[in-house]
Amino acid sequence: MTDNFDYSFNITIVGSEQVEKSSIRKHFASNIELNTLYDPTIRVDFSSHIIKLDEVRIKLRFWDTAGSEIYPQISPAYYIKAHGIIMVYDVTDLYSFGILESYLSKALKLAEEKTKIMLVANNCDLIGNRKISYETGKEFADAHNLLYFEVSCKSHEQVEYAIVSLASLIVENEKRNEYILKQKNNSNVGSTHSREAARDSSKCNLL
Ligand SMILES: Nc1nc2c(ncn2[C@@H]2O[C@H](COP(=O)(O)OP(=O)(O)OP(=O)(O)O)[C@@H](O)[C@H]2O)c(=O)[nH]1
Ligand SMILES: [Mg+2]
Repeated sequence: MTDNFDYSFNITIVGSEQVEKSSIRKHFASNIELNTLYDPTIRVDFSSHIIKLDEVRIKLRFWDTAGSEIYPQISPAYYIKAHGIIMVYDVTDLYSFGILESYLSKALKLAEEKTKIMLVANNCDLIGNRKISYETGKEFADAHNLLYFEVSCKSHEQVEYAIVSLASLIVENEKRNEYILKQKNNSNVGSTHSREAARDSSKCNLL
């Protein structure tokens, strides 16, 4: 596949250790069977993937951060340069849910206002072990105006839908900003023209 694209977006994935951040990234890129061996991320893993939405080709550049606290905190650049941030928790792990506030406050402090943040609850296949209900997750997401999806890499549920939804929200936003910028430039050009026209007409009147 050629590397032609209309947009390129940085997507940063954060969340505590072993909440399946890397599984989500890998599953989305290749739709492979879940690798049950845990292979912890060391600092940051990267991969990119091109998707097509209504003839628009979008390159998603995933920055998949380590959840383990043994590594130094990730550089602020991963928040600052993100077009989208995926905050992941595990529905069977209360700690991973409790720590979301801290990831969110970093994201809100460092990321641009236009950056879209999505909350993803993973491990939904582990029904008997669930500790955080759909309603609790949704309440948190709604309170902070976040996109929200429950997924499972194991049963292949919703991973692709969640990421494509995030990408389409970012594209819509980019297109809106491009439109506003274009309108602004046009009105500036317009005002220059009218100033020139006014100068011209005053010249004519003087002659
Ligand atoms: N049951 C179940 N297990 C999963 C699912 N997704 C991932 N796992 C398992 O969870 C473990 C951890 O997954 P990772 O994706 O490496 O977790 P991580 O958040 O990237 O971990 P760090 O890089 O250490 O922060 C792996 O053993 C996966 O096989 C899922 O949807 N259901
Ligand atoms: Mg990882």
